Amino acid sequence: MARPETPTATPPGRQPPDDAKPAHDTPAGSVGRGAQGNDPDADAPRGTGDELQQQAGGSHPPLTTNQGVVIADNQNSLKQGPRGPTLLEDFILREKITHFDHERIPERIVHARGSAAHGYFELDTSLAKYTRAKIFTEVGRRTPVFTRFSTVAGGAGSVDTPRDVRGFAVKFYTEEGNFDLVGNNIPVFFIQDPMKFPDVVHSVKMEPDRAFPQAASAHDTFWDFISLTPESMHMIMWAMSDRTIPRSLRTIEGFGIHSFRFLDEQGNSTFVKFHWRPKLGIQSTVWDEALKLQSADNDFHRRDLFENIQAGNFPEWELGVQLFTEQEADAFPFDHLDPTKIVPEALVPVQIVGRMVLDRWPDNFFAETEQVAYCPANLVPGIDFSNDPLLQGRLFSYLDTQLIRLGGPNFHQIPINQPKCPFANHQRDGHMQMQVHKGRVNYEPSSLQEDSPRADQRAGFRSHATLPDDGVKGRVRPESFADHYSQARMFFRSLEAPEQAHLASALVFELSKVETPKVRERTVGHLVHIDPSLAQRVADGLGMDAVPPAPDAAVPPTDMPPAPEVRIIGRMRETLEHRTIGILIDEGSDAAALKALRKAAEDAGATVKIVAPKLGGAVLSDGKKQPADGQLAGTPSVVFDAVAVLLSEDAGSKLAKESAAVDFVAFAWAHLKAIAHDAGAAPLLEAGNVGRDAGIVDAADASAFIAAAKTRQWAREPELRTLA
Ligand code: HDE
Repeated sequence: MARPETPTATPPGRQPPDDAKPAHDTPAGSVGRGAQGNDPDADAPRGTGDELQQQAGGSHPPLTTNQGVVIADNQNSLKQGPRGPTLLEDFILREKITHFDHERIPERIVHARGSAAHGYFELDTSLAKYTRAKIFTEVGRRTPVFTRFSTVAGGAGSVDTPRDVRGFAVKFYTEEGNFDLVGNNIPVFFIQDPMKFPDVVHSVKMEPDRAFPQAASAHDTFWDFISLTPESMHMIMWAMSDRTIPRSLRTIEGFGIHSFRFLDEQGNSTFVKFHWRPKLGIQSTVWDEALKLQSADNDFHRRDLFENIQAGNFPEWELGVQLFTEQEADAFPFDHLDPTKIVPEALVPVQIVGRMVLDRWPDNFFAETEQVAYCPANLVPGIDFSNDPLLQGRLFSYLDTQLIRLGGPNFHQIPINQPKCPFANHQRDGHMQMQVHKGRVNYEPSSLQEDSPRADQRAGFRSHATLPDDGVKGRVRPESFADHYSQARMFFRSLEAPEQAHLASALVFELSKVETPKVRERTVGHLVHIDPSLAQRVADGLGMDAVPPAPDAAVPPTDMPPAPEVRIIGRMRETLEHRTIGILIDEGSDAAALKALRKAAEDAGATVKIVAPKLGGAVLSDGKKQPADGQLAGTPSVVFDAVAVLLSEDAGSKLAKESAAVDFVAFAWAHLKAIAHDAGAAPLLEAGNVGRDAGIVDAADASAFIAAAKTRQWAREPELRTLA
C-alpha cells in the first residue's frame, strides 16, 4: 500500500490547514502532521470526530475514564508516530476496550428475549380474610412493579413473533419485601416434574449439531420429546392454539400456573391461583400474519409496547384470583398440584381484586430489563408455596442461574432488583459488594451493636405448617397426575370452530417440518385420545394414509364440561383504543376523505399512520402535501390492526401493478382485517383478490369502518384457509 503523504488521522480530502487551532492538548505524536507530529503542542487535525463534536455545540460534562480522569482525545489511540505501533501504555484505550469486551453477560438459558416496563399494582378488593400480605389487604395502595414479557425458546436477539409461550414476570416491590409472580401466558406447562426441564428446553432449542432452528418448536427434537411425553398434551393444545402468536404483549393473559397458598394471621391456608387479564382483551394473530410479522419487524412486540407507553396508552391488566380450600381441592376430578392442569372457572370462579398499569419504559435496557432477576421463591409473609413439584424445582433454579448470569451473590443490590423497603442482614462481601457495612457485628446472636438486625417472630415470614405426606421416600409420580388427555380434550372441544381449525393447521405446519416419520406418527397417535376428528384432520393435512394408532393411555380420557375461558374468539375487546390503523395514500388521494377517516379513527381512540410509496408523502387532491409515517415497502399491512386505502384513479391503476401495494390489501384480507377503500382503490383490491364481506367497507362510511375495525372478521376464515 502506498504510503500517504498526509497524516492518517485526517480523513481523505480534508487537509489540516497550517493555522489549525488546537481542539485539545493531544499527547505527543498521537495526531498531527507526519514528521512534525512529535511536537507536544501539535494541533488536532480538523475534521476528526472530536472536532465535529465541538461543532455540534451544547455544554457537556467532561468525558472521563472510570477513574475520573478527563479524556483529551476520544478519537485516537496513543501511537509511536502517526503510522507507528499503538502503545500498551494507552490506559485510556485499554480501559475502554476492556470494558467493551465485557459488555455482554450470559443470556437467560430460557426467556432470553424480553421487553419490560415499570408501573404499579393497585388493589381494589381486600383479601384480608385469606392473607396477611399487605399487598393484598391494603385497598387503594399503589405498589411499584417491574414487568418483563419474554419468548421462551429464542436467544436475546431473536424475533418477537415466533410461535412460542410468552413469559409474564412481575416483580412487586412491596413494603414487606419483593414478591415475584413469575408466570406465563398459558396456564399449564409441558411437564410435571423439574427433572424433565433441561430435557424439554434442550429439545426445543436449536439442535446442538446444526445450531438451527432458532426460536422455533417446528423441528424433530422437540416433537420427538413431546411424542414420548404424554403429560405434555394439554400444554401442546394451548401451544398450538393462537395463544402463542399474540398480536401484542398488551393483549396477552398471564397465569401464575401453580397453586400457591395464602396464609392468614393465624396461619390458616387457602390455595390461590393468579390470573392476569388484559384490559384490551385477548388478541392473537393468524399464523400467516405472524410469519410475515417476523420479516416486517423483528421487534414488533417490543416496539408496540414502547410506542404505546410513550404515547400514554398505558397497558393495563386486571389481577384475578381463584381461591379454594384443601377440602375443595380434594373433590376436584384432577390434582391441582399437577401443573399440566387448570382449575376450570366453572369449578372455581376468578375474582378480580386489582389492576396493574405499566406506565414507564425503562431508562436503560441493560441495567433494568437485562439485569432484572425474577425468582418464584421471592415471597412475602402471607403467601406460601404449594407442593406442586414443578414449583418446588423452580425454587432452586432461578437463584442458581442468576448467580452465574449476574456474576455473584450481590445481584440483589443492582437497583432494579433491590427491595424498596429497608433490608439488612449479616450476609457480607462477595463479588461486586455495593454496600459499605459498618461496625463489628456481622453475626447473630450478638450483643455488641444496638442497631444490628434481628429476626422478628411476629412480622417475619412463616411457612405453612403442612402435614407431611405419608408416602415413602422415592422417585415417584403421583397416581393423581396420570390423566394426560382429559383436560387436553376439554381445551380442544371448548374452542370455536376457526380456533380448532387454526390449532389443527398449527400441528400440520409443525409436524411438516419434522423429518422423522415415526415422530410425526407418534404425535398424531396422541391426538386420537384428545379428539379423533383432530387426529384425522392432522393426519389428512400431513398426507398420512391412515390415522396412526393411539398409544396406551395410563388413564383413559373422560369428558369434562366445556371451559369457555380458554377461547380467544369473543375475548378481544371491541374497541379501537390503543390500536393502530394504516391508511395507504398516493398522489391525488382525496384530502377530505382522508381527513374524515382519520378523525373518525382518532375519535375512536386509534393511532393513525399514513403509508405512501414515498416517505416524503404525496400531494393530495387539495394540492397540499401529506407526509407519510411509513414507506410502503417497509410498512406492510401486517403491522396494523385495520387498514384504509384512499387512491386516485391513476394511483389505483398504478399501484395495482406494485407488489408491495397488492400485498398490503391481500394480506389485510387474508389476516381477517377490516379494509376501507374508495373507488380509486378498486383495481388494487381486485389485484389483491380481496373479496366482499362486512369487513370491506366504503371509505365514505367511516362509522361502518370503525365498527368493522374493532374486531377480526372471523366469518371470512372459511374462505381463506381450507387446508388443515
Ligand atoms: Fe422458568 N426459568 N423454569 N418457568 N421462567 C427461568 O430463570 C425453570 C417455568 C419463567 O423475565 C430461568 O432468571 C425451571 C414455569 C419466566 O427474567 C430459569 C422450571 C413458568 C422466566 C428457569 C421452569 C416459568 C423464567 C432462566 C421447571 C411459568 C423469565 C433465567 C421446573 C409459571 C423471567 C432466569 C424473566 C426463567 C427455570 C418452568 C416462567 C433457568 C427449572 C412453569 C417468565 O431459572
